[in-house]
Amino acid sequence: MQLVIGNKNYSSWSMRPWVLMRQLGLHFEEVKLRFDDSKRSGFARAAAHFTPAGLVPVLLDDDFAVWDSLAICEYLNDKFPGHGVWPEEMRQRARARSLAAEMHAGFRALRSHCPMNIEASLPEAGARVWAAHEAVRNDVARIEVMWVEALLASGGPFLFGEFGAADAMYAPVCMRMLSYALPAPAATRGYIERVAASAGVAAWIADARAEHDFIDIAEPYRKAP
Ligand SMILES: N[C@@H](CCC(=O)N[C@@H](CS)C(=O)NCC(=O)O)C(=O)O
Repeated sequence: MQLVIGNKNYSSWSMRPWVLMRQLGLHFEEVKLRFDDSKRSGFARAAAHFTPAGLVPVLLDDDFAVWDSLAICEYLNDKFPGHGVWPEEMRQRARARSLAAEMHAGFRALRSHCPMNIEASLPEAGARVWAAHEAVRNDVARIEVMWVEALLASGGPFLFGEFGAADAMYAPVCMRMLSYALPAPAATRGYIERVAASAGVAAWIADARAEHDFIDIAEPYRKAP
C-alpha cells in the first residue's frame, strides 16, 4: 500500500490515516506531495494524478485508490479486521465512528482559525483567537466533552482503550491545542499528551519538525519560520 500525503507540518487530513497505520503497524510506503502556493500548482496536478478530488490523503492498494481520510479508515478496517481500527464491540464501534464523523464534518471554527502548524509555537495567536471567537471556544468545549465521556467509559488511555481511528481523527486537534496553547482542563491535557507521545503521532511530529518547508498560504500567523 502507498499513502499519498501533503506536508507533514500542515496537512491535518493526511496526518490522520498516516498515524493510524503507523500506530497499528500496517505497512505502507509514503508518497509526499509538497503543498505550494497556487491552486494551479504542481501539488494540484500531482494530486489529480491519484484522484479527481485533487486532495490528500489518498490510499493506493495496488492501483486501487481510496481518497478521503474517513473512507481510508473504513477501508483499513475492512482489509485488516481485528487490527484495532475501530473497537470490536458494536456500540463502541458506532460511538467511535460518531466521534470521528463529527470531527470529519465539523469544528470548522477551530479548523479555520487555528490551522495545523506543528513546528510553530503560537500562544499569542491562540490567546487572540480564543478571546475573539466564541465559535472556537464552543468547538473546543464540545470536543472536550466527547473526549472526557469516551475516556471515562473506556478507562483510557485512549478514547476507546487502545489507539484507534477515533484518536487518529482527533490527533490534529491535539496538535492545535499544543501549538496555540489553547486552554484545556487537566483531564484532556493528559489525553493530548498521550496522543502526542504515541509512537505514530510522535513519528509524524518528528518528521513535521524536520521539514522546514515554509508555505506562505498555510501561515496566517507567521511571516517566517
Ligand atoms: N475530506 C477530506 C479533506 C482532504 C483535504 O482537504 N486535504 C487537504 C490537505 S489537509 C488538501 O489536499 N488540500 C489541497 C488543496 O486544497 O488544494 C479528507 O477527509 O481526506
